[in-house]
Amino acid sequence: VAACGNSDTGDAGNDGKIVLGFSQVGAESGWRTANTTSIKESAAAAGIELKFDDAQQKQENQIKAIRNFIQQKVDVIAFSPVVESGWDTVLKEAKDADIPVILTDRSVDSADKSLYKTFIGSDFVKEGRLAGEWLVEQKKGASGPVNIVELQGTTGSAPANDRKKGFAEATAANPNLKIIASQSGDFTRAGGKQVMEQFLKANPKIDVLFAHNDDMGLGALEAITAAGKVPGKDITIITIDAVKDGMQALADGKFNFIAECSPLLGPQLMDLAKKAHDGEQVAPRIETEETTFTQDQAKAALPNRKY
Ligand code: GZL
Repeated sequence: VAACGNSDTGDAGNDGKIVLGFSQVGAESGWRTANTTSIKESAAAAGIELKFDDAQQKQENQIKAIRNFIQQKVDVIAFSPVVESGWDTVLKEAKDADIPVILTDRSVDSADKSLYKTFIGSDFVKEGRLAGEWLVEQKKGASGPVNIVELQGTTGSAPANDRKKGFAEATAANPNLKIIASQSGDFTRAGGKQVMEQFLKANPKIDVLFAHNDDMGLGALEAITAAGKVPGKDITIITIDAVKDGMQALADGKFNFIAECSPLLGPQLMDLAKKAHDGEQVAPRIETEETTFTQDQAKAALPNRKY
């Protein structure tokens, strides 16, 4: 029987299905788990054959996975780059193999924008700015210094760099707001707890915690209560993501504000993969829709949260 399917499908494609190679950062947080679920479910729903690799938060594993996808002649490659830098070589290899690349969730700092078709993800600077603006509003009446500690995301990652930038720009509006300590907790609960323990030991007066994701904030809760302080009251806690566990902490009054970062990129990614495969033009930048939550808004939203 002659092979069926159109002639430009890569060797890896069977019965004409588009084959998408996806390199995922890892499984470090509730956000990542929800993002992986969205991608896997959307690929199945779209009839796209997904080759999925978990890089365990290591760039060298992502580069290896992308090279494997090139070897397998997949039709499209997509990935969430764990850090911003160091991608040009492997992206040029994909371009030379004529395989379109889509960036999801996080971007890269490559100067050559022709190395990828599009980047679909949040505006992390905006998320940091919204978090900072909320705090400025809350503390506008402060007469003395407001000491802030910051749990940064993975060192070198776009969300960590940009959230830090946005928050610092917004809080500069009030010189009373002082970031007295800032360190990476690598987006994990364990990292958040460990670094918050150090912050509490080194700084007798902490008024605010800004954590770049819910998971580090949830880890920090354990350290804060172990230090005999009441989270959400003694220490105001602001996080980013709005995954279910974070929204529950917000509704319970342990967190005070969350800027949402949607992990549900799967459906749009599959549409983009089909367009890229068919050689259709796609917008170079697609920004995800998201909002913010106060404690009351979290109570109202929780029953309908998908992740
Ligand atoms: C943001 C994403 C971040 C989340 C973290 O789009 O890259 O990585 O904020 C996740 O929870 O680990």
